Amino acid sequence: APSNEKIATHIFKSKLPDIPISNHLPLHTYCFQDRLSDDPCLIVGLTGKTYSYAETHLICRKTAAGLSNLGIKKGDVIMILLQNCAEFVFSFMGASMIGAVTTTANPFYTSAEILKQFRTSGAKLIITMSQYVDRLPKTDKDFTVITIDAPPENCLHFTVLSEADEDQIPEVAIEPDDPVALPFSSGTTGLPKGVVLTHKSLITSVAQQVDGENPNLYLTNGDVVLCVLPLFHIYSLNSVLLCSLRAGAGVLLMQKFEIGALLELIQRHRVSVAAVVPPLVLALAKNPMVADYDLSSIRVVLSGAAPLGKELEDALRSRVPQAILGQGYGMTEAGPVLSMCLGFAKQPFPTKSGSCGTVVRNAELKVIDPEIGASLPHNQPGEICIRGPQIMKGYLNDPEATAATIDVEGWLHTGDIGYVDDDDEVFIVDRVKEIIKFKGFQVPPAEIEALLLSHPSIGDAAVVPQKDEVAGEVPVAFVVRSNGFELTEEAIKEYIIYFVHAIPKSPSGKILRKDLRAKLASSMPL
Ligand code: 4UV
Repeated sequence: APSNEKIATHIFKSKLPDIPISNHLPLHTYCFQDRLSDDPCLIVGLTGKTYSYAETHLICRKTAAGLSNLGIKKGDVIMILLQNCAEFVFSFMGASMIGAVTTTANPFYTSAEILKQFRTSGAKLIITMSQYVDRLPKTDKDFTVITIDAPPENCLHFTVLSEADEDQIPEVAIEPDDPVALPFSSGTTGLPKGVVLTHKSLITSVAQQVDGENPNLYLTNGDVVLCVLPLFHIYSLNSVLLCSLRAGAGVLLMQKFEIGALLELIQRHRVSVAAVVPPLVLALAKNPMVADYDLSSIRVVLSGAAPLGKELEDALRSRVPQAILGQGYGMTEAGPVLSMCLGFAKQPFPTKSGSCGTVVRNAELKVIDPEIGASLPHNQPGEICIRGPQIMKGYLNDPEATAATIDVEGWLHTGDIGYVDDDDEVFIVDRVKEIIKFKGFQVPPAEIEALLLSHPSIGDAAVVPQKDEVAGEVPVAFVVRSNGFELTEEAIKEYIIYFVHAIPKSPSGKILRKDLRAKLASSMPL
């Protein structure tokens, strides 16, 4: 073939037209617009306390001033280690208002995990609850700890932020490319890394969902959006909180998932939009308690973060027949939303079950042959890549990992295998990256492998996902015992382990996870 022959690039776009996006603004300005209304903004599930948009905006501004009083400046990082609560929102938006960056951490993290994220992110202040304080870093480094409940010794109470004088917010110039959020993700390989999301990327992602004459995800100020998924994960932070704020909807905050309380709150507050993950769909579809509650207010159920089986989707449909069920497909690094169900649009399109939606507007999606990199046409599975102003700026202080994920043409490589069908719907069929998704949460195999290897009786180890009805996937470890060591089950009981003679590896030493997954699938681990 002639070497100068132009190879066709197959690029997929939304069925919705591109729109102008106000991504020159700071995120908080874009989200709150000039809305200082009495409409409900935050509804605290546990207490029923409601903050209007005007109140929420004011407390965010006070928090901004309070952070500044404590020495937090533009570009500084604060860490939020909280379950869902109003203070989470005040802190995140308050930080944005002074150009500071929020890194969000899982309150279930161990002290080692918190320490690592704290160090890597360079956080100067932590906002948390008193019960987590003894898990915080014990370093010489100077940092402030604020608790939203009664503060233990050497900690400050949240009122130093929420009761500060909003007139003392410093004047800061915020550029679209300035970072605002720093969630952690292990991406396609290795350990968790800081994902730099800028004002521009988050605004673009929110706009791709809820802006325009025909928004992909139609939300209004009459909606009550369920916020039970943790805000420290980008799915909830972006598609629940930021999208709701932008659209003026009410956000019903739930600290944690508990089926009885959830059903009660849906009924009491007439929840209209529920963002969920497949294990929650399972509970809603199968738990007998559901029959005792009125769920007729729900008009949209958005499932994401892990594959949703058709059977489960059909089972849920019989419980909420009036609702539109569909999926979103996201990845922290992608800002996060790549595709979303067009059945959620103001003028909806017909969609198929099992699909992850259609690529969002103002973005390009392609599917490439993972071996040779050529883009593929409709219906051919390959690695999904996404390009647009919503994707991350890069990994924090890790140009190598960034270059391995975003190529020179600006395409972010997801490590997901999928195809786009004739109706432009995206279907995910496999994953080539290492990450394990336990209930939608990332579990990096490299982290468990490192933990196992630190055990003196373990010579080598490799961790791969195994399918699980409730969690979607659970990590399973293949372990080689060190010579002369006994290894008790108790010592490793948190993980399911298969003892093997050797971990299969490529000549370069890379773990051949595919081989291990194949062994598991054939249910013949040894
Ligand atoms: O980085 P992460 O933990 O990110 C997410 C984000 C999910 C979102 C975000 C906003 C939404 O509106 C929404 O609906 C979902 O999960 O993990 C990224 C990886 O999770 C898998 C896939 O392997 C990603 O690369 N994943 C995410 N969504 C789906 C999925 C899905 N719908 N189906 C199958 N796998």
